[in-house]
This record gives sequence, C-alpha cells and structure tokens, in this order.
Amino acid sequence: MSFIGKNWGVWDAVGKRRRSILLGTVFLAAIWAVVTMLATPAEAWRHKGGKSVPVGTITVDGNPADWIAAGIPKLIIDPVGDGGQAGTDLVSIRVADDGDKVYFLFELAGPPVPFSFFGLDVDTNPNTGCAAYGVGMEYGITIDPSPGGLVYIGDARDCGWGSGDFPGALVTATGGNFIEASVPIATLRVLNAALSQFDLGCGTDSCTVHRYVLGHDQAHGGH
Ligand SMILES: [Ca+2]
Ligand SMILES: [Ca+2]
Repeated sequence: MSFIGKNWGVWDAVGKRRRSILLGTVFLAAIWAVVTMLATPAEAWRHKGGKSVPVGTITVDGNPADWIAAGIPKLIIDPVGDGGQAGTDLVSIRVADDGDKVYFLFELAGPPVPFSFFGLDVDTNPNTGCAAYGVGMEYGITIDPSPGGLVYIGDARDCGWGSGDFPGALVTATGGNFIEASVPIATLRVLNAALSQFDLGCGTDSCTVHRYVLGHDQAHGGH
C-alpha cells in the first residue's frame, strides 16, 4: 500500500506540476488577452479613418462638398490654436484613394497661408527615410497656397526635397479654409513598389501620426 501511496504521491506531484503549468499558461494567456485588449483599440483607432472611393468621386477644386457627399471620415483631428497662424493651424485631415490617386483634404483654422509641410512614410517604418514629423518619411510635401506658390512632393529620404523630384505630381486647390490635394499612387510607389499603406505626419502644425491603408473603407476617424 505504501508503494501504491508513494506512486500516487508521485502522480499527484506530477499532476500538481501539470496543473501548475496549465494554470500558469492560462494566467499568462489571460494577461496577454488583457494586454491585447488594451493595446488593440488604440492601434485600431490610430489606423482608422479615410476611405477608398470610385474614380471620379473627388475633384481637386478646393470645394470639400465631394468629400462630405461621399462620407469620407476624418483621419486626423487636430486641436485648434496650436499651429501658429490660423492659415497653417490644422483642424482636420481627410484622406481617400480611388486606386489611381491618393487625395488629401486639409482643413485649417483660417484661409491657408504659406507654408504647410507633410511627410509620408510609405514603408510605415520609422527607421527608414528621414526621421521627422513623427515618422520615417520617404516623401515630403510642400504647399505654398498663395497664388502662383510652389506645391510639390519630393524624395525626402535625405531630409531635403525639391519641386524637381516629381514635377507636377502634387496637385492642389484651395477654397475657404481648405487645401485639397492629390498624388498619383504610381508616384508613391517609386520609393516603395509594394506600397499598400502609409503613415502621415505633419510639419508646420505637428499632428498625431496616423496610418492610411489603401483600398479600404476605414470608418471611425480619430484624433
Ligand atoms: Ca473637391
Ligand atoms: Ca520609412
């Protein structure tokens, strides 16, 4: 009996160890679930906003009515009063794409004035490109909204970019407190042929970096 008892004791010890391992695993899984649950909404929220639309939905004419009619949500909402002059103080940014171009609608606190700068991280890797505007930007966007002002997108990997990098690629129009812009997706694929998403950072008025995923309806705009 003592032999059996001993064996039972061994089995019991093994069983306890197994239960202990099992409980430990369950405990770790529970912690991981909570961590994931806490982390996911922020990440998901940060990456949502914007919309893929049919070709012809958006006309770059400075009139935001087409964006409103198409129900394109805000990708970025920015506090008013933190961006210098009203004409460079960001209020919101909407982003959309139609499979051919990426469109931007920048809303400012007043009629746009020089200059607005933005950075696109087209490999969504902060360690590649120029570390500025909260991203590792491959492309820089310069917008001088004054009549005849230069507007361009350029190769910013060395932190400098010029109007001669991709001549005519950035098209803009202003109206009221808005700057509307478009860039061919083909231009963005010059520096990342596999482009499917990008992170958007702001220069003149810093904003919270947000990710835009091409070809998706991304409801629920965020800050
Ligand atoms: Ca328009
Ligand atoms: Ca990058």
